[in-house]
Formats: sequence, C-alpha cells, structure tokens
Amino acid sequence: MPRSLPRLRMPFAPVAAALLFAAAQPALAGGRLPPIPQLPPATPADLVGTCEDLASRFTNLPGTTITGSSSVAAGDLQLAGQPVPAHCRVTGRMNERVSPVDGKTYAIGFEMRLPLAWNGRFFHQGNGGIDGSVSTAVGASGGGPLTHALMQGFAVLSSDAGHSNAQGGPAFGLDPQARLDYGYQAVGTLTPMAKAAINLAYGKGPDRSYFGGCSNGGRHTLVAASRYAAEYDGFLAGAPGYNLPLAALANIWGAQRYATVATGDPLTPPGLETAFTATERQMVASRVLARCDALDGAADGLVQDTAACQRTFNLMRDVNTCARDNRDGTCLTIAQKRAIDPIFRGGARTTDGTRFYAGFPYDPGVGGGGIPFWEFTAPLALDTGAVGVIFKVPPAPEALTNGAAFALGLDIDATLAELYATDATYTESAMSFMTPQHPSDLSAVRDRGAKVLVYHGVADPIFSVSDSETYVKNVNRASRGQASSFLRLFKVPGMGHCSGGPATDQADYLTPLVAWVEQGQAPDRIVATARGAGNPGGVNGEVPASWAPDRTRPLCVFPAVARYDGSGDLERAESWSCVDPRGAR
Ligand SMILES: [Ca+2]
Repeated sequence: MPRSLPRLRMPFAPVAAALLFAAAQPALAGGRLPPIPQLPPATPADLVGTCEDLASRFTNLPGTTITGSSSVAAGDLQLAGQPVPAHCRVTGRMNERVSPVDGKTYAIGFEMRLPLAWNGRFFHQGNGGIDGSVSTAVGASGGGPLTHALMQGFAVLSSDAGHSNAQGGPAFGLDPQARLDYGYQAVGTLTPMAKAAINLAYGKGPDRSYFGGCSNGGRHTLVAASRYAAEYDGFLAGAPGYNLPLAALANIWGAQRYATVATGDPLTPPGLETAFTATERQMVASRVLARCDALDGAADGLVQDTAACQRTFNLMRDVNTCARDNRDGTCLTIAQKRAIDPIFRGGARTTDGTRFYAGFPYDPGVGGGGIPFWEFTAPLALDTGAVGVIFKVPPAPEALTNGAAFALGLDIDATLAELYATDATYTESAMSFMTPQHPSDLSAVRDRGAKVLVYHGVADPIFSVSDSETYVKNVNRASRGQASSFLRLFKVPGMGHCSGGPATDQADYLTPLVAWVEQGQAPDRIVATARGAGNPGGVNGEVPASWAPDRTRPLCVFPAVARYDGSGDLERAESWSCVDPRGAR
C-alpha cells in the first residue's frame, strides 16, 4: 500500500460509523453553525424570439460551436402518455481539440432543451455509465417517471462529458484531458456556457440551478456539490457512485470470488453466473424475507429496516447447506457461502484485510432481475475497461481486447494503489478526478442555502447503499449532527440500480427538492409507487403478484425507516409511519 493512499477516504467500518453517528447527535446537537439562508423561488419567463434564431444568438459563447437549433412541438416527445410541452433543441460542442496522446479529436458534445414557457430554472443532467453520448436532455429521475425536469418547465442540459463512445468506448481514458472532462471538468466548462445561453434565450439567467442524475449521474451530482457548490442550488443524486473507481474494482474482486465456485466457464457471464444461480438467489431472497420481512410490522414482501435485517439474517445459518455438492436450488454449498457472504456482508478487501469498498446489505432484491448483469456481466465487460483504461495509472490497453481474462487475473492490491497513482502523463489520479474533493465537507452547499437529496436502492448491486449511508454519516459528523438541514438520503427497499426490483421504485424526487430549496419545506417522506399492471410510466415486471399493482410506500429520511401502523390498508403509504429505529430500541 503506497503512503499516498489516504486512509481517511476508506469507508468507516459499519460499527464504528454507527457509533460515530450516534455519538455525534446528542453531543453536538447544540453546536451553533451560521444560519442557513432561504433562497428565493424562481419566477417564470418566456423564450425571446424563436428556436431557429437561437443558433445565431449563441455565436459568441466562448469555446462553443452551435451545430443546430430547432423547434420541438408539444407532443413530439411523450412521457407516460403525456405530451412534453413545446421547446427548442440546441446542439453544440465545446473545446474541440486533438489529443497529443492518441491523436483523436475530442470535444464536449451537448444539447439543451429550452421550453418556450420556462419556469426560471436550469437543470444540469448527469448521465450514466462512462458517458460518451448525449442522452436526451429531459432530466428524468425515479423509476418509470411520470414527470421530469423538462416536463416541469426547466431548461435542461445534457452532455457526453467530453468524449464519444463511437471513438472506442473506454479507450478515451488514454487521453488525460478526456479523463478529467469525464471526471468533473466537462461540468465546469459547460455550466457557465449553459447559464449564458439561458440568459440569451430568455433575457435573464436561471433564478435557481439544479444538478441531477443517477448512477454515474449521481456521482457527477455529488462531485458538483463538492467542486461547483457556488453554481447550483439543488442536487438530486440517485445511486451515487461517488467512489466509482473503488466500486468498479470491488465488482471485479467480487467476480474473482464468484469464479472460485463457478461450475461453468467464469470467463463468460453465463459461466460466472453458475456460481450463484437465479434459483439460488431467489432462494436466498426468500430466506431473507422469512427472517426480516415482519421486522417492520408487516410481512408484505418489503424489508424496510435494513439495519435490523443485517443483524437478524445470517447466510451461513439461515440458508441450508447442501449435502456434499448436491446443488438442487434449496441450499448453498459451504464453498459458495464462504465465497459469496463476504461480497455482501464484508465488502471488498485487499489481501491484508483492508476494506476498500462497502459491502451490500441483504435484501429481498438479491433475487432481482438486474442482479446478473451487474454481478456477472459488468465485471467482465464494463468494469474492466473502466478500471484498466480510464482509472488506472498507468493504463492497461489490453483490458480493451481481453476484458474477462484481465478482470479474473487482476492483482487487486496493486490496482487499488494505481487508482490513487499519477505519472508524468496522467497528473491527476482517478480517485481525485472521479470523486468529491472533500466528501464530508458540504459547508459551501449548506452555507448558501442549497440542498442535497440522495436516493438509493437497498438492493443496488453495483453502488452500495451502505456507501451512501457512509457519505451521509460523515457529512453529519462534520456538520455537528445537523446535516439533515441540507442533506437527506431516501433509501428504496428492494430496488436495484436506479430502478427495478421488487420495490416501489416510482417517485418524483425533483418536486420535493425544489420545495425544499425554494420554499424551505424539508421533505420528511416521499411517497413512492410500485409499477404494477397498468402503470403509465411502464410496468416493472418484478412487482410481486401478491402486491396491489399501485402499492405505495413512504420513503423515509435515513436513518428513519417505514413501519406499518398496525391498522389501515397495508397497500397504502398512509398506513405507514417513518420511525427512527434508534429511538424505537
Ligand atoms: Ca415488511
């Protein structure tokens, strides 16, 4: 382990973090921090001129080439069967250049969607994966959304973060500047351009500015909260991979463990999946339910009290052990248990036992449909290119052509050090350019009256909800136990990565965030809906048949959990209360 590897960036051990969190509340609750200002609300305005003439009005934006501006009529875009209002679509690119390293041409590609009837707000959309394409600038969040930022009248920006996947996917990582743009600099370049463009389009800049996205988009959001706090008033971070390089390496570490008990060829996703089959995952989910479902007052297929479940469920004890190697789907072998349990309960570790990424809590979502992609395909096909070519110093281009062998043969300890390394070509490490600069310090956000709303699926198999808990605990500790006045985490039981799973995964997070930022109405609970049969946002096939198709549940502010009131319709959020489990003990 090199001396440069900063120990403070390591997630706290869960027990230690819990103690710190518990201790911080009573001891420091009386501490005085400066008052938090209330930001005034945005006021609407109409587009000045026409969509078609925006290109000529945007010609003097620094470093920017506008490639198109056109009208999008009401209804040309649909959302959940509803017409998206009329808006302009402006496309362009910034900072076009030729790389001195790989000779390719790079630029920051973007589109803006500017409503004719504007609500006075800007929404910077962070996209998923390794970026590289300009996703439609609508500002969606929540599973099968029924509304989104564009629908609500925001001016929305989306970008490729400085590279095009058409040029070789993760190969952009060979270019140092493209690494930095992906990490944070594209956001820093685009933000003043977008605000200036909005000013030209409407005759005033945005009254209030928001940043949001899920997965890597959630990472962009928390990085923006760290680096660009002065530019944004609200941050909506879904499943934030704010330790993304560590999470990617942890996923490869997990694949190496699965490979030890695979009966098929572990170099292929189906072969790797033989380590922990769909039948076995669903069996484990049923055992989790048997132990944990009723802890929240109702055996309803959802485990609300994740922490209590981790204390209650024990894979080694609560799942039958197969006699010899007779894997018939009702049991796991001893070898399977020893390989799999540390992925969930322990978290990824170096050979000397140092944990470098969070574990994943047991939840009924372990049987979810998104698990095999993230557990068995991603480590062989996605994490390899990211770790090998975008994050490591020096990069390993062979990861582009032989990803599976690269992953299963990777030296985890050495690679972990390389995530913190620099050299003459790559002068900033991945852990510097990909993550928040000082993850526990949101004082700049707090002191200007901005707010951060995080949501995260409890069964997310790639970015651990436990890592988001650690983020909140550390910010809370650094802000005298008063983080909930500007940072709130809403866990979504059963939900996988950003959506899906046996869960109530459909929610509008943006409206409560705006009410918090602009009206001072802090969200205590957000009602989420299951996407059963007939849901206009798209049906989630993983909603169990035993649930009402439109079941609702409150999502609670961590560490509070939803608890059934003991009477009232079990299917409705109104029958559930958010309870702090620490007070209930
Ligand atoms: Ca339950």
